[in-house]
Amino acid sequence: MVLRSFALANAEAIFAAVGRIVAAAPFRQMQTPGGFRMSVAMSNCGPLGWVTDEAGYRYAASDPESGQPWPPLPALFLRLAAEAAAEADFGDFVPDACLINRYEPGARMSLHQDKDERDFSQPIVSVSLGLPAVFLFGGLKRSDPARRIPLTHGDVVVWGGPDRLRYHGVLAVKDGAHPLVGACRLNLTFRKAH
Ligand code: MD6
Ligand code: FE
Repeated sequence: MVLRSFALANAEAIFAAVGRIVAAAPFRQMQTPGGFRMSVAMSNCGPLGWVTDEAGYRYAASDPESGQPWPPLPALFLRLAAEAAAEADFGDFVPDACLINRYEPGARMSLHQDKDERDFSQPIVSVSLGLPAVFLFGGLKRSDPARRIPLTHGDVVVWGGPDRLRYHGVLAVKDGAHPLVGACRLNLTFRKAH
C-alpha cells in the first residue's frame, strides 16, 4: 500500500533525527557477500541494524564500524511506523530495526527480497524523503515482471502479508536538489527483525 505524503508533515523532524543518528553512526557503503561495494550508503537505528559484509547479510545489535549499539529509535519513528502499518491493517507493529538508506544521484538498489527477518507475518514500513525515485515492485520470482512506482518526498509504503517476499528494487536516482534534503534520496525501512 502506497500512502502518498503520509510522512510529509513530519519530514523536517525525521530529517533532523536522521542527522543526529548519522552523527553517531555515519553512513557507509557496505560490501555485499559477493565482494561488491553497494552504491547506496547505509546506517541504522534501533535495537538491531541490518548489515552486510563478506560473511553475509544479517541483523546486528551494534555498529561494526564503532562496536557501539546503534542509536535508539526515536519515538516519532515508532509512532509513524505503527500508524502507517495500521492504515494497511497491520495492527501493533513494533519495529526493532530501522535501516536508513542514502542514495546519491546514480545510486540504485538491484532487485532483492527482504528475507533476513524472522517473522514474515510482520510488515515492513518504508518512508521516502528527498529526491524522487522509481521503485520496482516485482513478483515472487526474480524474473517476474516489475511494476514501476514513483516515490516522492513524504511517501510511505507498507509492505506485507502475501506480498512480503516480493522482489523489489530502486532505479538509479536522477540528479537533482531537494529543498530540505539536498542532492540525495533518503529511505527509512522499519522492520521487526527478531
Ligand atoms: C528503498 N527499499 O526504497 C529500498 N524493502 O530505498 C527497500 O528495499 C524496501 O522500501 C522492503 C520493503 C520496503 C522497501
Ligand atoms: Fe528491500
